[in-house]
Amino acid sequence: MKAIVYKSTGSWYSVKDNSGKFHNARIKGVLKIDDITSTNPVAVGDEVEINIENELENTAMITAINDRHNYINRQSPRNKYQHHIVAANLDQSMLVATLKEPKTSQGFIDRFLVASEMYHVTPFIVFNKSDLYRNKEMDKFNQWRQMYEAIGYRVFLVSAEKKEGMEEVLDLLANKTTLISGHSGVGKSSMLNVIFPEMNLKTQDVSGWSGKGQHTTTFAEMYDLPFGGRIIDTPGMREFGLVDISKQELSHYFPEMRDRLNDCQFNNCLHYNEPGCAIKEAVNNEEIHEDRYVSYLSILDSIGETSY
Ligand SMILES: Nc1nc2c(ncn2[C@@H]2O[C@H](COP(=O)(O)OP(=O)(O)O)[C@@H](O)[C@H]2O)c(=O)[nH]1
Ligand SMILES: [Mg+2]
Ligand SMILES: [Zn+2]
Repeated sequence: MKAIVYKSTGSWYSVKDNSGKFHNARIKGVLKIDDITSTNPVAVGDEVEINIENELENTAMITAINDRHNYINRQSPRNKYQHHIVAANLDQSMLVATLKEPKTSQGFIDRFLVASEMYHVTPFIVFNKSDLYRNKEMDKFNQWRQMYEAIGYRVFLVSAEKKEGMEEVLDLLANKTTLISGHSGVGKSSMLNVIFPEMNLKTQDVSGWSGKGQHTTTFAEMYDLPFGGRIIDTPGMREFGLVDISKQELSHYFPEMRDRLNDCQFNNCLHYNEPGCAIKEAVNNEEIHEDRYVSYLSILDSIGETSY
């Protein structure tokens, strides 16, 4: 029987079958999937085959995993050679950001966008807490909206608290599987509470990020949207890790750079200061936003040589 994984706690998985019934499932034996070393072979969003084990106790065995059309992973906190698959089969990713209390940095947003591009997941950005924004924050919002929309990303302004601006976001979520991401305190739980008023999620993040540089062992969880579609919440994950990215491929994940890469004089150009660099020229001509280029250089510098 086919089922979809909604929650993983490490050894047990909550899966929903085609008829809408949930089962507690375990993995039978060793399942070989992809050719990556992963600490968790089955992830939220995976489509699996199950055999019912015990009808009364609602238990089942996962006997196979269907091919993923994409997945996001992060490095295991314990072993850098092992990956943890956070979620699979996503349509899009929603970054919740704020310009006040707390302020999300452009560097953080750009890393999220790069990771989404890398995982083949369409990202969009929702700025929350609009009720707190004064002129200064509105100016910043308009600048960023312009910058991101110019390169094809959708940007929204909402207040989860005042329930303002949410309609467009809800439209975008309908009938898609969306990963929700963003710093602690930006209002992810508050937004989910607007989307699912009956769910009553804890706000303030008591269960999520502890704030002191430690990953909690909170796992991703998927929820069905009342109007069709699904949301994946990852309470313990601060940001997408840029695992497996090389300096050479980074510019491919900047849409405004991607189309110009063939115009650089050297095909291994990293767009630092090489002669005949089409990216550098586009920055000078203001065809590429300088702040995005600064983000590019900063991510470039953070990529270790070993990841080649
Ligand atoms: N002023 C204002 N506060 C908000 C808004 N959304 C959330 N908050 C507050 O921000 C804090 C963190 O929200 P929470 O949903 O727990 O954030 P999370 O950590 O991303 O899940 C809480 O005190 C919320 O009440 C908003 O739109 N406006
Ligand atoms: Mg929360
Ligand atoms: Zn170049």
